[in-house]
Amino acid sequence: MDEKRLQIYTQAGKIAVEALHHAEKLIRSSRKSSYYILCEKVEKLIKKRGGEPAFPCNVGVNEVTAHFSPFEEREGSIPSKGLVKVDVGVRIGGSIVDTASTVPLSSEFKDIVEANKAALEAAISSMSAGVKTGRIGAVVEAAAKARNYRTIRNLSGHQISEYSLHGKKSIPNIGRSLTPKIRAGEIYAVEPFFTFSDAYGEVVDTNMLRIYQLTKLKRPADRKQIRLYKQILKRFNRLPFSPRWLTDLMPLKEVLEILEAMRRRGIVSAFPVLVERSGRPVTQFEHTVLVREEGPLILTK
Ligand SMILES: [Co+2]
Repeated sequence: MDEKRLQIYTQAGKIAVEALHHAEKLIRSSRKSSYYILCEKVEKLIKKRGGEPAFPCNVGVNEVTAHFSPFEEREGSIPSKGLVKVDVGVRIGGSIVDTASTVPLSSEFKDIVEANKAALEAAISSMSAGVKTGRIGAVVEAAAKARNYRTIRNLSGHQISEYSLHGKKSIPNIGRSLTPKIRAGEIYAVEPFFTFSDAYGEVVDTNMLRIYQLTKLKRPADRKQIRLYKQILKRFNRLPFSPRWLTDLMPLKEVLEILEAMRRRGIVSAFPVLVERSGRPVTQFEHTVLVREEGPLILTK
């Protein structure tokens, strides 16, 4: 990676760290405040610092593991107890970083949070050029087992490339064989998810859709679709977006109707909200890492 590109990633990383810390502070201090306000504030800070959200701010409480981002105020608020995960993405142009953390709102969750955080650090330390991605998964899995927790086996970290949040290679959260090698110059979002040992250790889809993405460059069906399609492509390229980011154009209800029609046509896809199969709480910590010849460089530290 050339010096200029690295500078951009470093800058995006700085913004992401500030946004994540801001979110953690808000979660601790403004219980009962809505998820909507939390996400709006986090995304606003990203823009103020010169970045763009690379995907909608995700909030996951307890068993809600990924892909929930509120549309509006009435969709719930920060609880007084439990686990609150927040996942933020920042991009400058097509350079993307992705980072997440979990705030324990009751003392019973302190240990799992600490264990998950330590597992992320262990995973990153073992990342270097030539190491197989499955080896990183084994490190994460062993770290969970050592403290009597388990990982979410069907979620993984992912390679990041320009304008692409989910690249070709992934970093599993369990040991796997026959996985590709990490190469110098590659960027990865490493994100172990932990749950309790009595949990299933797997996420399942719900029918809730909160995050969308343009998938095919295919001609929309009518004028309304064309208008929205053009705006999506211009504003978010093919990166994930929230329908609430389009409500300056038309009411949310209309945005959702058109998106649903475009989804049926295969123009956009949606990420269902994921929950732990047995309903047990889940934690998550995530960093974006550039793997250099000399070792890993955390971009979101
Ligand atoms: Co993330």
